[in-house]
Amino acid sequence: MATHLTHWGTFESVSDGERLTAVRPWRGDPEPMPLIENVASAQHHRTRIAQPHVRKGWLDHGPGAPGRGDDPFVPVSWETALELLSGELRRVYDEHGAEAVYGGSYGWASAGRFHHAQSQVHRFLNCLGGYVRHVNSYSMGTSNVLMPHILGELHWMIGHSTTKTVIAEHTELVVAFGGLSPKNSAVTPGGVSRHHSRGWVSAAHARGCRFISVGPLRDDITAEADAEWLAPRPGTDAALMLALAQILDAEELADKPFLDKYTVGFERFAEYLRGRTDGVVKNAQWAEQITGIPAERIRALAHEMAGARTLVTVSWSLQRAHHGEQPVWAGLALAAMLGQIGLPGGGFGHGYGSAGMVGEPARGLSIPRFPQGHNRIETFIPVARIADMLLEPGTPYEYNGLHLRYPDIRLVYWAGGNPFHHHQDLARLRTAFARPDTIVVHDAFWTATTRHADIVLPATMTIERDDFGAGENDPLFVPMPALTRPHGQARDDYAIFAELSEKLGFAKEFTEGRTAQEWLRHLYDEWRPEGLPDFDTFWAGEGIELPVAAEQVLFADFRADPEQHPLTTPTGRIEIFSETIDSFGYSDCPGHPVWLEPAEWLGGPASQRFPLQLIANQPRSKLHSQLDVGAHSQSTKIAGREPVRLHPQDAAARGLRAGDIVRIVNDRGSCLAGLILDDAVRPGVAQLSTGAWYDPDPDDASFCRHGNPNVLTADRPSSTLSQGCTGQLTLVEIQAHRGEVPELAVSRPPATA
Ligand SMILES: Nc1nc2c(c(=O)[nH]1)N[C@H]1C(S)=C(S)[C@@H](COP(=O)(O)OP(=O)(O)OC[C@H]3O[C@@H](n4cnc5c(=O)[nH]c(N)nc54)[C@H](O)[C@@H]3O)O[C@H]1N2
Ligand SMILES: Nc1nc2c(c(=O)[nH]1)N[C@H]1C(S)=C(S)[C@@H](COP(=O)(O)OP(=O)(O)OC[C@H]3O[C@@H](n4cnc5c(=O)[nH]c(N)nc54)[C@H](O)[C@@H]3O)O[C@H]1N2
Ligand SMILES: [Mo]
Repeated sequence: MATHLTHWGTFESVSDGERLTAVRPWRGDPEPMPLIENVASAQHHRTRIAQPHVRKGWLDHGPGAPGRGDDPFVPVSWETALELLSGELRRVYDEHGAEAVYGGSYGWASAGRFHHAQSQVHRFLNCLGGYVRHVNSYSMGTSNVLMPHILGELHWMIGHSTTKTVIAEHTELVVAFGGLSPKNSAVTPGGVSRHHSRGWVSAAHARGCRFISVGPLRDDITAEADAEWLAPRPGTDAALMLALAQILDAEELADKPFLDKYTVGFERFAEYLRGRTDGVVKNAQWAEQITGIPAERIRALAHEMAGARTLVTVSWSLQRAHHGEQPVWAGLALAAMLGQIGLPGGGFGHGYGSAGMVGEPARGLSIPRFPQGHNRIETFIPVARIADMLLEPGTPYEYNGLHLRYPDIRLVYWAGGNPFHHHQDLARLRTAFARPDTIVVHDAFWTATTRHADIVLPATMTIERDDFGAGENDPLFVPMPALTRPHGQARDDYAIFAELSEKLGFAKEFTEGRTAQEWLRHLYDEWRPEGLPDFDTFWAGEGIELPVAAEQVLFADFRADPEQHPLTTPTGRIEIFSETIDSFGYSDCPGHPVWLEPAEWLGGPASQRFPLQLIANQPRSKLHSQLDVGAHSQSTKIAGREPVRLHPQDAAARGLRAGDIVRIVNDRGSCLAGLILDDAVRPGVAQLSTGAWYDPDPDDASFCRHGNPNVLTADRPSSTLSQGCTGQLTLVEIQAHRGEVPELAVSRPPATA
């Protein structure tokens, strides 16, 4: 039995050298998750890439040849592929310079610190002369930018959130905007040893803590919470929060001493709540019109919140939407008015339920990392602006107070990510991907992104290589020796870059003369804090437990002494009004939280034609698109299509039945899906998770035969401030699919020539 780490859990397994013959959850995991079943079943699937491939049109006609995404591929030897690639890299850097290379390479890749694909590709491109990078993430692209202005650095805050143990002990009321999803907290970047999705909720509930889950799906919170379910129109949480704040203000329930001592700008915000700035009082009746939640319930809720030790928590999904700043900022303002920030079990949280590490005690030690080197190029894009960049070189745009211009990209290099999973409006992305001269992708599988590349290099999976790793705020640091041989001719990203750097003449700089195994030893030795075992002992063992804090209360220090422990915001306090944001003058994100209508919501004009709000949330059965061909993910499909959930009433109104293959449509595209009827879905809402591999119809790239919601979502930024991804919410209509159900192409390898 060997222990192995994935982003979605730790497992123990037996291998015959070729494949894993038995996999079971790590014995220390109190709440094991079935996602680990995807690994072994996907390893030798026919969509594994067995050898390097070059797109035929590119091979025959050179860089820039049309046909990307349509052409067959030519299988080639490693020698040929790396010769062609090193020649092309040299050409692009010589002719166009490093600013013509996009190496942002966004994506989760795999657990395991040394072989972390983004670190590998960034180090390699830095040795070559640099690259255009990205900032922020698809996860939290809006909060990444907003938080430093109003509360402090996001990653620090997430990592130091009040621990779940403290909430279990002290909180009386949890109001969870976006729920506390047990499926999401199954995952932690870098890996999870012990899942804690349900235990703390049960403990809090047993002590008498009440949970209210605000969101479109009843099962966004674990059953153990026995929660009250409030289902406002999606995208209207900010209006609900503003009304709660208005009631606290009007009825003098707000904690004035707290606001005076720890916040700035409350009065400006209060003037807006009172209707002094726009003539509209943000009261409960006003919010009822927008959210659909009865005014009576809103009024009562404000009193319940003011009368208890209350945690206001906002899931990450709420900011992955048009004007996504507003529910986060309004949630913070509401928590500040309750005056419990810095108290055990009270205050504000962001993402309890969004990922496993939120509310886990902070780990004192970081783990060793592969150094990425220095990027000489300063040009960057906010990550979700990829299609804009490729389509509009030279065009000016605004971001977080900066005036920027998109670079002219000739070569795109991706390792460890899947833009045809993560980006919105995939037909538009496909047009954008037709622009560069050359696209290079390393992946283990024939994902939609590898199918839109020119040079495709097969990477190993974690079970096929030596590594080590630990998740964020996870104490277990594990050696991950290879469990099997690599599939086909797959190579580690490191080995690929090492050989390329040899051909390009900077092998010494990239490898420093070390093999992968030598790097592991070197990084470990350099890092090893006193008292921890030497490398050989670590490597032969089953993991070491790193020290973590006992418990923590977010901003307890700040509360105790705001002068000694100021926040990292410009004023050192919570900014309910931000002079900085206000000074940018963006009408789509003014200086304090406001209600702004999203472009696509159930109360807006677009809902006349497309009356269902599609929730494109994270999948239960996998991580993003990873291992979609694996057994657990496949077990959830309907006739091979991704399942869409709809309220029985909405299905009946359309003459649809459970198990039907349906077509989800809007002006940007359409996709097939298999219908599930479920009254856990709010009427007016449909839920289709992300993750099904994009399978475009050969005659219409905007029609996905498999069920990828990103053919429907808008490539629209959250706001000028943050330019974040807004994939979570989209308006659609659902129809019966007429005629034969087309076969899937994406579950087979692409055509070869
Ligand atoms: N509509 C909509 N879209 C969304 C979201 C949403 O809520 N709604 N959520 C967004 C969010 S939060 C995120 S984080 C993104 C996720 O988007 P991604 O992180 O891009 O998605 P993954 O499927 O994890 O892609 C990782 C890819 O890396 C490959 N890989 C794994 N290990 C290795 C390795 O060692 N080497 C190499 N070369 N490749 C490897 C995998 O096979 C996979 O193809 O999606 C975003 N997209
Ligand atoms: N199993 C699994 N877990 C994952 C991931 C995965 O792919 N699979 N991905 C991981 C990653 S990268 C990330 S960033 C996190 C993301 O964590 P989140 O962003 O929190 O996760 P989502 O599943 O996208 O959304 C959570 C819920 O928000 C609700 N919601 C959507 N819109 C609204 C709204 O307007 N108002 C309210 N109140 N609720 C709304 C939806 O019902 C949805 O189920 O998840 C992580 N965990
Ligand atoms: Mo994410």
